[in-house]
Amino acid sequence: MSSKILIIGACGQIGTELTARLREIHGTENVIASDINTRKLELVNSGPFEIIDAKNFNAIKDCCVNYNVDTVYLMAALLSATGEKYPMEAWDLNMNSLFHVLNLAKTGIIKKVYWPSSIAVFGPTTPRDNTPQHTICEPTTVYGITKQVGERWCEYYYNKYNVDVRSIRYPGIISHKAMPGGGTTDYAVEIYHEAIKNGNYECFLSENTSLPMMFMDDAIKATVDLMEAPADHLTIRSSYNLSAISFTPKEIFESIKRRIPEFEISYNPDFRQAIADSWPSSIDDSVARKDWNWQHSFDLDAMTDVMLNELKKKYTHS
Ligand code: AKB
Repeated sequence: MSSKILIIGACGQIGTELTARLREIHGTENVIASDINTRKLELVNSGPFEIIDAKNFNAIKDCCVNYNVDTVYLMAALLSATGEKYPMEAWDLNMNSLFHVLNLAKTGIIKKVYWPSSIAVFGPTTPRDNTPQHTICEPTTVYGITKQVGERWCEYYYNKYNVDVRSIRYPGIISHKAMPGGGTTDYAVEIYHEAIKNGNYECFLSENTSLPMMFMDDAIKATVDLMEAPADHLTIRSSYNLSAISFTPKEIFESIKRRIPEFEISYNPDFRQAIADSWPSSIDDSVARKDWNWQHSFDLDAMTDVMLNELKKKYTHS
């Protein structure tokens, strides 16, 4: 029998592409997309869709029971920059939604959980280069605190109640289908859109701020691979370090400029600079590579080629 999957926060940047990929693998009818509203009509009209507020335990439970869901991907969250503006809302959404899903798994209503963590669990006292899997985590953002605490709870539910929960510490994710919302790494998506639309970009981080990043196709592959990995291969039940590329605003600008010579950039760092400065510049993901054979495919220039081609098509047709 095919697995029945619920994606909470399906209209977000990662949720949109994860829903499409999981529907390819498991069949459209077996993947229920949900979000707090119907803002993404393509998703609403392309398969089962439910309006679910991730903070509402009963709404999640009813959906799982009605559809016989066995696996939940909890993608709803307030990210680092928005979390600094609305700290209590970030705490409320990011923590309560996780407890709801972990508790559904604890009682056996669902069998498996995916929950994304982030490089935001790290902080200024963490080794910045090649950050190890196990290291100092003293995050300075509310978002980072929710992710760090969430990781502890995931591991606790695994150890104490045998909940099959799996997680990845995503770096900044770059994609052309849905925009990210409220993150510190969002500049690396905005820059491609502005290059195509306006030929210039004002970056909210300084030119030499190096951060770990990844193209969406790699992030989706990692998520699917981790969820398909045999349980006894997994040695991490908090969250896996995951890495692909690291670059600075100047380096992504140069990659674009090699393809669009008239493209210009200026730098005007805002409050997100302090967040970026507290995060690692590169990540050691050797445990993920060993446990479930993680490998990335896209480097910066390969990603730039796809981003510019896809966005050119998008803006020409809109
Ligand atoms: C953010 O910038 O807040 C996110 C993240 C790295 O988790 N993209």
